Amino acid sequence: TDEAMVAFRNYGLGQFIHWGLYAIPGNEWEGVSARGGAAASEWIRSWRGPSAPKDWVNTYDNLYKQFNPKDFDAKRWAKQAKDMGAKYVIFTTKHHDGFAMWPTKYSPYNISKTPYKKDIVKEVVDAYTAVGIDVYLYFSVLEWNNPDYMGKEPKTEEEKKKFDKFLKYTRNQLLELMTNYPKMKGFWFDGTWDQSWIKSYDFTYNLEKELREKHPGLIIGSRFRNDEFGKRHFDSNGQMLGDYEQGWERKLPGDITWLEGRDWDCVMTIPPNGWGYMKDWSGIYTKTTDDIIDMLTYSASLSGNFVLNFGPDGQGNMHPEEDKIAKELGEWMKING
Ligand code: FUL
Repeated sequence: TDEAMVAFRNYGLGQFIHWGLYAIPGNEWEGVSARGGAAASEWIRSWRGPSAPKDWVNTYDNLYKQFNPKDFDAKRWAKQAKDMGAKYVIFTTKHHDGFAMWPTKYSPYNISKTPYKKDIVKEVVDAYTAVGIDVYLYFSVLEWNNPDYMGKEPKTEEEKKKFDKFLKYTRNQLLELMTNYPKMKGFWFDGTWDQSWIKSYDFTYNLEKELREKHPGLIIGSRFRNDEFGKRHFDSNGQMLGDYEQGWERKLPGDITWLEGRDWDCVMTIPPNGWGYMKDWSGIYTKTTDDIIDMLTYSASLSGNFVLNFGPDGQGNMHPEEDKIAKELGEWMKING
């Protein structure tokens, strides 16, 4: 709705949180970095790394048995985000590994099976909403560990049946998230780049309509429906799909002037393209608070939101450098925000 979009346009600064099983290895295994330095550590299941055992995927898929973040306190995170000046948060409910941070009825691979047991998505939604920060749910369609998932367009009857099952499962999970967490404001979609999803145009079109009907004011990012026509996020008439253009790791400042007058957000990491927790920040260039302020003001000058990513560790603590930046940015925001 217009009202919801007015709120979106006024956010300015947001917080992204990538948290899941990948926080346990933290970009390394047995002390050896998975990709020599900076890396998107939330991809470690697929990247392995030199020290990964032979049955790495199986090892990774069993990490949930260790997930017990004793320091996790959603209220502490929410207070930090509030003090930093963030107006919305995007939280990873399920990343590409398929592990659900809420007790979904539709897959056993979820938080209720961990020693922690409690519903993390609920804790995040409640704590952030309580301090007046809008909550958006990050949701990866792509699931590496789901046998029904398909990277390519399903062709045979058998493939079609399988993928159809997967689409129904995706719909169920999205409806479940909106039902369980009615205070949520929107979805930030990911993993919609495979041909299987792109070619499911009728399905995504109808599902988008259904989600909007069931959750008035719901805001959906442009990566929900990838279009058939080559140009991502736009339909054949050049109309943007979704409510806003959803980007990541835009090179800022760079030529993004075409975004002016559109609704958009830019999500940004502190280490180079590292979203999940990374134990070792040495030897790589990590953005400074000044770098971040430059990017934030540049985004604002083109009427976009800037979203800073945090990757908490396996116990629920932010990286010390993230704590420092959040504090410094908050001081700047108090005067200039
Ligand atoms: C990308 C993902 O593959 C990354 O892991 C991360 O979540 C980023 C925000 O989006 O598409």
